[in-house]
Amino acid sequence: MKPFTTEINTENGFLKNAHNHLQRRLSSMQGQYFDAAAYDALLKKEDTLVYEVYENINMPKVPGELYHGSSIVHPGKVGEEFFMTKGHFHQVLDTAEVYSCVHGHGYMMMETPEGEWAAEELKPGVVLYVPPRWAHRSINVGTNDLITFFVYPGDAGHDYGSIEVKGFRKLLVERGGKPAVIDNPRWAGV
Ligand code: S6P
Ligand code: ZN
Repeated sequence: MKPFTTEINTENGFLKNAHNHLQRRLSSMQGQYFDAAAYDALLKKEDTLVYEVYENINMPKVPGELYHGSSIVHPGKVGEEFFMTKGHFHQVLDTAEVYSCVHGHGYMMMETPEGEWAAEELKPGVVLYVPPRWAHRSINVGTNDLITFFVYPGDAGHDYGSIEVKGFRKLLVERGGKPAVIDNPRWAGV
């Protein structure tokens, strides 16, 4: 493989020459938002585009490679809960990831299988280190697109399993006009 460049548009997150473009609409996030009635009502109106990812992942799936790309979470809410990515653990749990925020305002919700959790604020200039073992989900709490640039090892993979079933332990919702962390009522054992 030869060195190559891509170019990120910091206003809209478009990654020129990216190898892959993924789009996730509301319909692909069934069961992910805690207010099921609000989700159904919104989906009935329109199958809104919630987030997009441009990625360079055409390298071998080996630890020495670095997959990278841009993630764009559009602004919006389902009930009180902000638009967000599905979120995942890495399949190879002991792999980290770096996120750099280039536009917008959001949070990264994170948790470990052992029950620790953390929510870090994302705004332009912030560089976030997601250590090995921490599941991560980007959440847009602003009125513009939340755009981040990410880099992770080529062998990491995605594990959506437990999160698709019960979500994260904590949710980020709007309370009194401000983002607030609350317990996820769907989380087993709560
Ligand atoms: C991959 C990295 C991102 C996410 C993307 C979408 O390790 O964290 O590329 O895949 O932000 O999120 P999700 O949870 O739908 O994969
Ligand atoms: Zn990841």
